[in-house]
Amino acid sequence: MKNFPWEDRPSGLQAPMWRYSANPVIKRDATPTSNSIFNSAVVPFEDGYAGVFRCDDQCRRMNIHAGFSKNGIDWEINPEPIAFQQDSQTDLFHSEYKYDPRVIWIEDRYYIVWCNGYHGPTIGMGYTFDFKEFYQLENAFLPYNRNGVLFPRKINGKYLMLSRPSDTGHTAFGDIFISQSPDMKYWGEHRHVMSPAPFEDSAWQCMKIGAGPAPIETKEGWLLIYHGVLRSCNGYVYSMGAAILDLEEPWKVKYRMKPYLLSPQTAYECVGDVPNVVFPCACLHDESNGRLAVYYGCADTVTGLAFAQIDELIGYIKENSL
Ligand code: BMA
Repeated sequence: MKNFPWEDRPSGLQAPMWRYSANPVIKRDATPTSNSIFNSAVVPFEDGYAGVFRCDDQCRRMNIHAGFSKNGIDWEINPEPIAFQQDSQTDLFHSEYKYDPRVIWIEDRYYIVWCNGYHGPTIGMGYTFDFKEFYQLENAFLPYNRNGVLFPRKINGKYLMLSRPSDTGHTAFGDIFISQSPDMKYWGEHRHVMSPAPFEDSAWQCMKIGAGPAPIETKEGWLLIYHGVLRSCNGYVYSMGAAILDLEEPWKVKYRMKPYLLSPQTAYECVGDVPNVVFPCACLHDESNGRLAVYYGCADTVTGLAFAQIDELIGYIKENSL
């Protein structure tokens, strides 16, 4: 991958993940009308990178915008939100808001999955070939649901999506489920994947959890980076963790981190519109050297970048599993 965003681990640091020293990579005012740009997705595209960015505007409307970068660090984000065209099979345009996008290349196109306002939050879907024209598909599920994340390929002939059934508000519960589809339209054969962890063992993920970036295929299984939430006396705290799911039956969890991978600790993660949030939505993987670059929302305000080496991370998950 050309111009992969990267910075070596700071000397003396033991942790399996480290932050980019010039975080945040995307500031809250990176478009003329944005209030905040966070929980956003990035993929390799042409000779650089493209992304779909959650931009809340100065009316505090939530929408998603396309953006482009040569190096994954300096971004040009379109000032206008994505205007989806109707897919020929779809008569659904209704969308009160869009947020928390994930983007993944599958077969011949980039799929975009987001939290779509359709009489409450549910999983919206669309696709693009070029990040210029975008097509909207049917919503995957009934409300209420969030954190829809596709796998990068079919498994046993089916497309797979993780999601997190929710409520209309600031959901105080949440398990990760998986659903299967022959055609990206009809989703079923739902399986439970993970529940929040017991408070006594792993409190950072004891209230609710949700999938983050698209799972990455490894010899050990699917590497899933996810968020977990603790309810403190002062509100919710969102941290990042990781698990390894079975390759053939990804509803089976092989390993799952007991300690967090990253928790809100820097000023830009602890202070913002919603304090104490790290929320991963994308991960670039350079297979030639095992580098991972994770894009994550910080305090619902800006976008940060953190790095890991995939083999070290997998070793850490196995050694520190619940
Ligand atoms: C969740 C979602 C995320 C947000 C998080 C913290 O419910 O709304 O978009 O980052 O809360 O506010």
